[in-house]
Amino acid sequence: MSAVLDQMLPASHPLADIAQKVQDGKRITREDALRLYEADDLLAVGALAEFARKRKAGPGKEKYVYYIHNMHLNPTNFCVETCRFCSYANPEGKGKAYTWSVDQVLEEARKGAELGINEIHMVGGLNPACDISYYEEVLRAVKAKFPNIHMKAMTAVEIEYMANLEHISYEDTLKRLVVAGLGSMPGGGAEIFDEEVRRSMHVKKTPADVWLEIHGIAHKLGLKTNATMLTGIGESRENKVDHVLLLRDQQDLTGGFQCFIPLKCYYEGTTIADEVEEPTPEELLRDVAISRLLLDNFDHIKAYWIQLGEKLAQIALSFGADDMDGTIGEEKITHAAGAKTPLQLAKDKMEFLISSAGYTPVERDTVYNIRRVADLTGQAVTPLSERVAALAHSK
Ligand code: V47
Ligand code: SF4
Repeated sequence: MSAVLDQMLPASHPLADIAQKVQDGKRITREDALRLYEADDLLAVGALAEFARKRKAGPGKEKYVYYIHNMHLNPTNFCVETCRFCSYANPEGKGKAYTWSVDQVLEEARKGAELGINEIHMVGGLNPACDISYYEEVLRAVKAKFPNIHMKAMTAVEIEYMANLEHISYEDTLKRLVVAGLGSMPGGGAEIFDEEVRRSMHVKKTPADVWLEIHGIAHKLGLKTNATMLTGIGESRENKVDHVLLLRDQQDLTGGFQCFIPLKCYYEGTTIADEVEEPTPEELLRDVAISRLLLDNFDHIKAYWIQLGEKLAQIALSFGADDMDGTIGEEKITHAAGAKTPLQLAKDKMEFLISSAGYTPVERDTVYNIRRVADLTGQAVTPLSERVAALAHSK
């Protein structure tokens, strides 16, 4: 039994049965997850997720929080789709559409290489000018110049689009990109799998079964991938739980997801703000915590600081998240929709955010090999969750 859980969730607590399951390492159900969403005691939900995170981390790594020194690179913002939550793509002349040449992509990559990054997260709009040959050329050129930079690139949405343009299978599309230098796939484009929400947001691309199929194929080819969920687009809590459960099922089948990233929609430049409910900070913490508890077969949950903001991302570390994503460079998708977070965090700022929240910063590569564990001798801070448990105990 965990002492912290005993203090926060005694036998009389309404969530005690779920706490018992979590402590016994049993799977929680859809109904359990919905109860966690409805529970008054948010801190107890956080404590359960923190317990699950620590157990997953393993001995000696309980306080590890990962980050990567990376950059985002978006070669084109032209997109044939018109998802209503997206301010980034420019189908109808919102702002300026652009498409970079291979040399322009290389020039951006060079700026990142000079900063010492070890990953490029590359995604773009669905642009007929950027077909598979274009991306093969981009990947080959970047890998030839900067062989040590890992290319995490192409969402399932882009794979579907390229495969259809070329009239080839998803598998052949992925194989060609891997030969050209693709190292892994990011988790974008999943949005919310529920069909009704997708219809209301005019999401015509990549329905759930196709998104999951493409990730499954990638896993079978040996690629690691991530998974996301976009909230604040009119979804219900049931929709969120069902989305995460589909990811859990896929992971049981193919096992290649590394990380889940709950995303929050920003509305600037869109017309949806009056139609949807903006998630509260509390709801965003529940998304982090409940995904950690449902996804017992995922190793990592990200607190995406670009969207949560630095402070909420720090708190999310006590709600089951164990990764702060990256230093990032020029992120465009969320900033196009109004995010006010800085475009880049230096490595020492990232490490300060993690250590001042009570955790140990660990610089990783894309596939979670450890590059460096920060030395915090003399700077230990008690994590928020332990401070809350101590307060509960002293009452
Ligand atoms: O797929 C679109 C979302 C995603 C908006 O795999 C928006 O490590 C907020 O997938 N406001 C791209 N979000 C980001 C993404 C991601 C981020 C960090 C790490 C990883 C990873 C993946 O952004 C899109 C879409 O779901 N998005 N519009 C908006 N207005
Ligand atoms: Fe295009 Fe992706 Fe934006 Fe949809 S979310 S409009 S597919 S760039």
